[in-house]
Parts: sequence; structure tokens; C-alpha cells
Amino acid sequence: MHKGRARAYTNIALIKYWGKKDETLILPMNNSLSLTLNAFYTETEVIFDETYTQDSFYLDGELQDAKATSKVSQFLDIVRQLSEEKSYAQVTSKNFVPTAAGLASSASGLAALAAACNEALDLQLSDRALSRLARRGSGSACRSIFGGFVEWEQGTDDASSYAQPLNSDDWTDDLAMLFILVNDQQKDISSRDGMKRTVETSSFYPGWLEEVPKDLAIAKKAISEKDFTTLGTVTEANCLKMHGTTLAAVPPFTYWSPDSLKAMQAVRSLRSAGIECYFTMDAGPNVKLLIEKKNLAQAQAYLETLFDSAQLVSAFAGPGIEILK
Ligand code: FM0
Repeated sequence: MHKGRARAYTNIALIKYWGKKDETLILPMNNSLSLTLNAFYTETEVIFDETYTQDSFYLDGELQDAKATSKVSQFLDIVRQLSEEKSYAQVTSKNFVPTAAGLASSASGLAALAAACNEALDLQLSDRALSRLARRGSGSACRSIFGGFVEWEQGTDDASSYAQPLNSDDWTDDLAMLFILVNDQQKDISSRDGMKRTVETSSFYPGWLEEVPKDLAIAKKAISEKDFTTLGTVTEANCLKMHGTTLAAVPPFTYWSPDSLKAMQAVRSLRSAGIECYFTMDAGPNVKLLIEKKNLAQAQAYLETLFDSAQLVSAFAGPGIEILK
């Protein structure tokens, strides 16, 4: 019996990962840059035991169905390939996110699973090797190995595609993210399916690939200079470009709901009132604001006039992977 436990925090991309050049290895079409957060995380325990007759996956106390288990099982196969271990495993995960927030994250989930496997099987992977392993489960998970600002270098093969921290701790302490949790009835298109359809069919996708290196360079310079205005401006612009690509996909789709637009407008109103903040969005309708800590209370007070206070959740910069005993 081999057992390991780990905690991983979710991350939100400021410059987005959107599209794969290799779907098996999960090699992305572009570099991305994220902020790891402290408020949402996953704790995962993995037990490999030769008496097990199949892999099993419990999430928040419930045994998962074949579909959810197969994603975990495929990842365990990769772990079994690179280790001596041949046994099946039991994976028990708990997501620490606000209830019904729709924030359950594959980034924190797969990063925690990778770290738990590393611990259970004493693989002694370096953080970089662990980032590569987590990437095989879910691309954005490779960034959750590290805390603060993190860049995922797209690379050209399995060995060269990994994340690394930007070492900007003294500035991340001043920053916050405010989540506006938007209710919506739309059927979800997963990020995996959405980016695939976009790469394959969107006439706007080549434009996206032209823009990302420029946005990334602006973002990295802004981080090194602690220039919040420039970082926020490029974060918001990059998000809009990513979401623009979905409108030209065939068939077209969008992750935006009416309340997403309402939240974006609220961000613009806050800026007009001199409270600087910028939005970003991922493969769903929730809107996330990048803001300096010193302005958080004021922004929250304004947003509470437009949204239910239960829809507003704030987070600060968080750490990298943690091993739990
Ligand atoms: O996080 O197919 O990692 O950079 O969140 O598992 O590799 O879930 F929606 C935008 C994350 C995509 C941007 O995709 O996909 C970002 C996104 P996988 P992920």
C-alpha cells in the first residue's frame, strides 16, 4: 500500500492558454501567465493498493461515475507508466470552493493529484517535472504547482513544456481577485471542447496566436515594473481576444451570459469612478476582477449594489503545492 496526500490551489490566467498543438501530451499553442490564488483549493489523497481491482474516484464524499473516473484513471496510467507501480488506486478529493459557485477547477484538481502521486510513490519529481506531469492531466494544472505569478512555457515536446514562477512575491501581496459568480442556465462547453472547436474552426484563431506573444511581453514587463494599470489593461484585452475567437467558431459559441456583461459594465463604471480594476473570464460566465488590495473594499461595496453579496468572493495570491501528512 502506498499513500500520499497533497493540496493545490487554483490559478486564474491573465494571459490565457487557449488551444493545443498536441492533444495527447497537452502541449499548448501559446504560452500563458497566471496568478495562483489562496481561496480555492483541492485536497487529494491517493492510495495505490494491490488488492484493488479497479481505480476509484471519490469527490466531495461521493463515488464518481465512469466518465469522471476515466479522466483520473487516464492520469493514473501515465503515473504507472513512469513508475514501478502497477496497482490500481483509490483517489479521494475534496474541493474547497464556495458552494454552488461553479468554480470546481481542473487546475487545482489535477495538480493535487499529481503531487499526491509523487508523494505516494516516492517519485521524487522536481517541481518542474511535477509541473510537466500535472500538465498531462489538465494544461492549466501545470501552473498550480507554483505560487504567485506563473508562466507556462509552451515548449515543443513533453520535456520542454512546463510552468515556472516569476518570483514576484513582494508585489503579489498587494493584489487581489474578486469573483463575481454569475448564475446561468446555459449548458456548459468545457474548456477542452471549446478550445478544440476554436482551433479547428475559428477564422479568428490565427489572430489570437499573433496577439498572445505581444500581450505576454507587455504583462511580464508590467509585473517586473509593478505597473498595475498596464497589467490590468493587457489582462482584460487578452481575455476579450480569447472570447472573441469563440464567436467565429463553427458552430459559434460564447461563455458570456447577460450577467457577465452586467459585471463587465460594472468594472468599467468602477474605473470611471477612479477605482481601478480589470476583468477576466474563463470557460464559463463568471467574471473575475484583478484589483489592488487597497481598493477591494470599495469595489466590493459598489458591486453589492448590483449583485447579491453571496455572488462576490475575494481571493489573494496563494502558494504552490503543499504536501499533507
Ligand atoms: O486557464 O484541456 O486547463 O489559461 O481557463 O484540461 O488542458 O481546463 F478557459 C480558459 C483552461 C483554459 C485558460 O483549460 O484545459 C487558462 C482557460 P485542458 P484547461
